Amino acid sequence: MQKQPAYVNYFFKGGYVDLWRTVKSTFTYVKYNIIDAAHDIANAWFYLALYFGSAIGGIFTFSYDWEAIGQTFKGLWKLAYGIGKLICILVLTTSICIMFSLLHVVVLAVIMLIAYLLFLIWLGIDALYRGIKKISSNCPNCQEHFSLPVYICPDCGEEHTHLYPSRYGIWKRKCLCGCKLPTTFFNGRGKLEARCPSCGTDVKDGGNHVDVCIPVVGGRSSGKTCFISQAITAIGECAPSLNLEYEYSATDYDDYEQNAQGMEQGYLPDATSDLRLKYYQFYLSPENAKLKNLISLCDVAGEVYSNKDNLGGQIGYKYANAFLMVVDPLSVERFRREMSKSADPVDYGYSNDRLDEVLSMLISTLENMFCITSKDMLKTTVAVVFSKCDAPGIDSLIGKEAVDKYIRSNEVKSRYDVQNIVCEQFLKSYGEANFLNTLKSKFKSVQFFTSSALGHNQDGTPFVSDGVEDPVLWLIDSACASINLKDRWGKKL
Ligand SMILES: Nc1nc2c(ncn2[C@@H]2O[C@H](COP(=O)(O)OP(=O)(O)O)[C@@H](O)[C@H]2O)c(=O)[nH]1
Ligand SMILES: [Mg+2]
Ligand SMILES: [Zn+2]
Ligand SMILES: [Zn+2]
Repeated sequence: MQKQPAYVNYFFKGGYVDLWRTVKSTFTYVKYNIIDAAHDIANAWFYLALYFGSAIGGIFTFSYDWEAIGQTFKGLWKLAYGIGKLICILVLTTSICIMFSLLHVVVLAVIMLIAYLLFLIWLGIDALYRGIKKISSNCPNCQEHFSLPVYICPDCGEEHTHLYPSRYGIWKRKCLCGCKLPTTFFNGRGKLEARCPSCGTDVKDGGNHVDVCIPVVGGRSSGKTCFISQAITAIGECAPSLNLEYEYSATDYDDYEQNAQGMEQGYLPDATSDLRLKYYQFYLSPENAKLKNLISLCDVAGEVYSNKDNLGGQIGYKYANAFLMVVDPLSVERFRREMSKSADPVDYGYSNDRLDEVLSMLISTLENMFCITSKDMLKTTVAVVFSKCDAPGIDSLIGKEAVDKYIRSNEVKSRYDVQNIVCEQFLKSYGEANFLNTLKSKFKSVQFFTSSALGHNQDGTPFVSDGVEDPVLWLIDSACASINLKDRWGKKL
């Protein structure tokens, strides 16, 4: 972990420093005592050297030098005292010091062990909670994906990375300014201001949410922008009936409100010129849920699917939980020719991009991003949504009419299975078998849908969407553990 602007926790540094200081000061004390005893011995030796000769000489010559004899005894006493003291220090004091130092080490070791155990448990709980709940964030600016953002100290504004139980703090980390920052979502980490570790963009909810990223893929003018805007509005309207709480959460340069208002009055949104993924984010969670789901629908100009470098630069695809592919039925050439007998395809702003080309470009980009070979399957769910289904002739081929007709003459489990059957039949019989085969062989699970974001061509009257919320809800249901819409689909996902 890189150095943090915080104090290292007592159990990871201070405790050892204290231990070292105590042991050091104890043994320094012993050292001075030994020096003291040695000094006493030397002093006694000096006395003896000075008086021992005269005392002994006096005894032998019978001219007793009482002072020398007295001093000699004093010297001998001092020598005995010094040696005794030295022995006491060497044996008793040192062993008592060693004993108390060992006791200190043992007590500290036990306390440290408990602290480390709590630290590991707390660290594990935090990591497990984030892992099981799939808590992570996608940056709407640089498209990076991260499990924990960078947190900002509320007092001094310093940036704290890796704010989880660590050597800087188990429950809390003490910033160098003295402010204590919580290290898990359980004790308030999510309330801190948070930023993207890569570009510094603000992160919502302090990163405490389940981020579901769904890129919307499709050729130029296939209807992506209209679909996204209408789908979000429709989800907002139907959320209460599904016992879900919905809230739109705008990002910088967000044009959802503007697009939605315009479409309500019959105006088309401006064509997307951005060659980078544009994140439209909203919350969709069970009522009163503590942990919210932040859904990102990502739009991008269709031109990006004709340029491999541009597409490869959109790293957001790598972190997609699912894909939503918008297919303009009018881009199916055989159908367009057939339809042109009753209406002008130009009025539907039809897409000129071939379905299989857009798909292969996306697949080869994803294979590169995930470093998998073309033989492997992408472990993602994809919803394939036919747009502009208000165009004449579509309903009887793949729409409600076609599904109802099939159900009347066949025994089936669910409308969604039938939807797949009729759409697959349509693609095969209108010359798009190649697209269908690639789709089915490359993605783990594919579900077809039909929709109309506008309900009719632009004529000044408000647009009325149909079937736009289902594909998005289907993908959200498959990606969010907390959302269960199985009743709506009538079959197991
Ligand atoms: N009739 C009809 N036309 C649509 C519908 N959705 C999109 N269009 C037309 O398709 C054009 C391109 O749509 P847009 O959402 O901008 O496509 P994008 O380039 O994929 O984002 C629009 O200008 C509309 O004319 C729809 O549901 N019905
Ligand atoms: Mg667009
Ligand atoms: Zn601080
Ligand atoms: Zn970023």
